[in-house]
Amino acid sequence: MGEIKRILIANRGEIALRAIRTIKEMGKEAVAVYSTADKGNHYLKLADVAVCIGDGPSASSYLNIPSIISAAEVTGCDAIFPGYGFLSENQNFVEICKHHGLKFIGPTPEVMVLMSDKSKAKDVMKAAGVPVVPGSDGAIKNIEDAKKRAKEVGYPVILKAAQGGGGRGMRVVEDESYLENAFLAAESEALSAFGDGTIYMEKFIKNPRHIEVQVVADAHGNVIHIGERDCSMQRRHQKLIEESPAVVLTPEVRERLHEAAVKATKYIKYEGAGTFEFLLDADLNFYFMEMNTRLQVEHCVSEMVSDIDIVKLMIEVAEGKELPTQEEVELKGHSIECRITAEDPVKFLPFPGKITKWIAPGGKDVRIDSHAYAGYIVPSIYDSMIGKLIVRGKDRADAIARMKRALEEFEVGGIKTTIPFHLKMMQNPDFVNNNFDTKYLENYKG
Ligand code: MV4
Repeated sequence: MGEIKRILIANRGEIALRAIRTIKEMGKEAVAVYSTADKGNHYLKLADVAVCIGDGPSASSYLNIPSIISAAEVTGCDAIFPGYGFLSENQNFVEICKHHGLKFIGPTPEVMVLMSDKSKAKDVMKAAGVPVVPGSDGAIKNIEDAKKRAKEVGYPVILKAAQGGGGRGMRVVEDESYLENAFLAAESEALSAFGDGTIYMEKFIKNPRHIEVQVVADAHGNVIHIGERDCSMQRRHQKLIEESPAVVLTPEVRERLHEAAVKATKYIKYEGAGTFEFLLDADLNFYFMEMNTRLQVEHCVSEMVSDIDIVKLMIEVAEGKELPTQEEVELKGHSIECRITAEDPVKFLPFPGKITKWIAPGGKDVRIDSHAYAGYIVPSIYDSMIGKLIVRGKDRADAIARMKRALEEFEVGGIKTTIPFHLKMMQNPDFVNNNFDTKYLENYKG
């Protein structure tokens, strides 16, 4: 621990640029890495140094641990900023960083592994006194056991892969006659997808909302939360719109939710920024679902309502500095984020190519986190997200009006983007009236 001077950003695109900005504002040096597919991208010029780490495919570059460690060593870095995706939740990478004297700006590998097993994470949260969905209490050992437990909690139930997350390897089971086949199918699917066939079971919550709490913990045992986010506007487990606060909550439920997340963070002796994901049912009961041990795409809405730079906090706690107190965290107004992807806005099919026109919105309380510009070629080999448009307003209605105005200003040519989808959504009565859940877009015809 101690002052960090030079940080290698083990990522690309908008989040690499996001990190460069904060690192520069802190008076530190940023080392960017890039694959041959990202060569020449403008944000690389904003870093103090940029190093090529391999070919386009992620396995050759952004997932290439020896190449990234070498880049950090030859450029004299003392820390690594992981961002999201790629190596951000790779325990092996965290350990290798440590062996090379590089501070990984994130949690310890132990807690990272603990939370990566969703079934074990649930057991730990239950022990911490955090509400969890009733279910198998650990892995399903045998089918008889599962049948007995499913009867107790009541059908429908959902089977989930312990190493899954993000919706992969899930099966909803309506009654006992389907349980055995669904279990065997889930098990073999999980085994081939994750190399681990461990399955656990939960009561199926109908039409839940996805609510998550942002926490940050320092090395001295202090923990703060930066409010919650509602990420219920999703499509095929991809979040499209996120907001903070979640206006569906009552002040009383909100307070208990925040308390649960802080208690959980302390219980697992977490360090760094993290997110607790909860399912919220129609009666406003919340249940722990999983923990993300990284910075998330949607962290910006929490920054907008708190005026806190979460990346700065992450770097400071990695340096051993103490967090501000919870009382110093003042949440004000309402923030909305629209993820802008290079996709057809109706069919959501990728639409990579050259951006020929980029007229970005501006004005009061409008933020754009994007590495794109006119002339930029969106590669087809990476995630299709080309940026995020984030606004703040005094309340939700004010934020929606501002987002609509900003989206109307936003002109992107040469490729298709999801801007038209978002513009429609800002005028959709169900969105405007906050009348939707995680299933909403399954039946949405545009
Ligand atoms: C559930 C659920 C209903 N009941 N668990 C989807 C992602 C994975 N991490 C967990 N997911 C779900 N778990 C119980 N007990 C419904 C979902 C779910 C979902 C959750 C959050 C956001 C979007 C979703 C879309 C479909 C299903």
